[in-house]
Amino acid sequence: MSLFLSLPFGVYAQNMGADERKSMEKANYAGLKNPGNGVSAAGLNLPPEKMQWWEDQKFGMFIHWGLYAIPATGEWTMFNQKIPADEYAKLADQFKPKNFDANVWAKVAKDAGMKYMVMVSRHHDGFAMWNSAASYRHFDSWETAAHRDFVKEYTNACRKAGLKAGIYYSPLDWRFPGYFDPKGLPENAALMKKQTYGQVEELMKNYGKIDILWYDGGWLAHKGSDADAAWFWEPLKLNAMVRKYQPDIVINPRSGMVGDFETNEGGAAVKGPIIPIPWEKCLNLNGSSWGYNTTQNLMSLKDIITMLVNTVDRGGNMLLNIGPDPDGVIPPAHVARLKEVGTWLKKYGESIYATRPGPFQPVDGFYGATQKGNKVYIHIVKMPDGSSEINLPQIGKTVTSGKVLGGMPIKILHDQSGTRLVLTTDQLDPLCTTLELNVK
Ligand code: JFZ
Repeated sequence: MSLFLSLPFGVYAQNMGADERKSMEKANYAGLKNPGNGVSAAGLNLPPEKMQWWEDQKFGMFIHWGLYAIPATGEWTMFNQKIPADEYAKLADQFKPKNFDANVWAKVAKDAGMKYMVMVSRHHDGFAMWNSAASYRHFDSWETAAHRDFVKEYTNACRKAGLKAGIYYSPLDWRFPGYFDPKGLPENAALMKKQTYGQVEELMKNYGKIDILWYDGGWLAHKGSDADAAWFWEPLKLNAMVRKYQPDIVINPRSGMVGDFETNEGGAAVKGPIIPIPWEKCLNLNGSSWGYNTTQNLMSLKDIITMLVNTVDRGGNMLLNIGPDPDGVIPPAHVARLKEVGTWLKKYGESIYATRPGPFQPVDGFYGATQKGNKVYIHIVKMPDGSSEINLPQIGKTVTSGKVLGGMPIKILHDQSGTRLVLTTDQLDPLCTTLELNVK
């Protein structure tokens, strides 16, 4: 049985202007969280030509590391266990990572085939992982037991390893009662906002070129969307300041301002058509929590590769999170799994990096495609039982030859119904079969 596909072309909006992209962002693409939702102003988003490097990366490492690694029950421990701020702050006295080495993190990322990193600089608990004069009550990794500027060590290591440097920052801070009642406690909420503006300026001004700013937690009192809180945070003012220091930085959509890309968060499968605007899937290698957790629920290699190709075949990047332990060590099982991903990407990365989606729409659960120059790559995550053929939809080009990427040629048949790819069963890879077609 062959898998017959008569699907329209994928529309890839590589050179859409910012305005058209914003109108596209209003479309409700499966999985995107509030696409296009947020305030915007001319000049605060990057034009498509300044997003191309970001769209080329395809795969990055997210890192959640902070005081919450000590209790090892996830980054929401302070809130979930209702730990009073003064009690939680005592964790800082214990936080003296013996084995933290950002260069090791960078090597793990590179060995996994990752091209960028995004490290949490401050999560909702308020503890800043850098020397932060703007930190309320000096709750940071320089002024406490660790006496280290982890953001400096991390950004230096990224650059040394040739990785793009991203910073995650949570404007919200659970230590402020005004966060939970900004209208009832305006002075306290204003103190929190002052900390945010001061800390974002420190991060943008003091650590060299930062490539990505990944806000999280614009929402107020854990309610509504980030855009609903724009009246409070004034993200246009905040990001105008960001662009003063980092004019080309790529900003995510979680400050309440329309982002330079859209986000799809969590482990749900990526399905549906190509999304013709920059977007990123972020999820956890260990499903238990973003921060270090003794409960391990590691993604399988098959699930990681399936998520990656499903994302890239729809035009997205994948940001995969790890949570180092209290000493700054990435759990060995995580390192081993990421190395397996790197081995796959060493062989098939040409079908991933710097590609663009298409030229035809993916088929949920079976396969999708990417393209680059006169090549079309097909990622087959599953073939219908007993089938080893694929009927290609019209792609407006002629397939002149094809092979398993890094392997043997495949048979290409042209008939009145179109082009059929015929594989031998030994050419099928249960992990993911990757084909390379030459087209003209
Ligand atoms: C937030 C954080 O609360 C969480 O701890 C972690 O840092 C994660 C990356 O971001 O959690 C969210 C935020 C937004 C969505 C889901 C989880 N969302 O938009 O679906």
